[in-house]
Amino acid sequence: TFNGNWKVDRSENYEKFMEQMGVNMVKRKLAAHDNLKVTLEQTGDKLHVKESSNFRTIELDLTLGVTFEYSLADGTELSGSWVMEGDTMKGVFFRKDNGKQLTTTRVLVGDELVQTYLYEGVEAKRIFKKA
Ligand code: MYR
Repeated sequence: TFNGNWKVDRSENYEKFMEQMGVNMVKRKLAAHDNLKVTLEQTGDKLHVKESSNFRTIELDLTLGVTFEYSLADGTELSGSWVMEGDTMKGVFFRKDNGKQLTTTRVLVGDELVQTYLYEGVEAKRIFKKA
């Protein structure tokens, strides 16, 4: 289960990923140390998410398999959905400004939650520990 409070521990290639996303250097530097915390509460196909970072605190309720809207911390708007595929949570999102696809997965590896991000050929990982 992904349920619980997660705190980012480390990232791999995240700055390159943000650069590919078009995030400017100042924001990339800040975002590299954003102290992201995510609380996930999954009940059946319902997912409640609390996200807090140096940038903002938000909560959202979504349903797996159902399209929802999500804004990134820099205001970039996405539309897409999460689904479960076996033990992997898979997200397919599209940027509203350019129509390009961003895919993301969540998987548990030992006691860590590993989230991958892929945009226009550049992949990053953020690895979370139970907070
Ligand atoms: C959630 O389950 O946490 C809420 C929905 C997240 C949707 C998409 C996540 C993509 C995040 C990409 C970060 C890019 C920063 C430039």
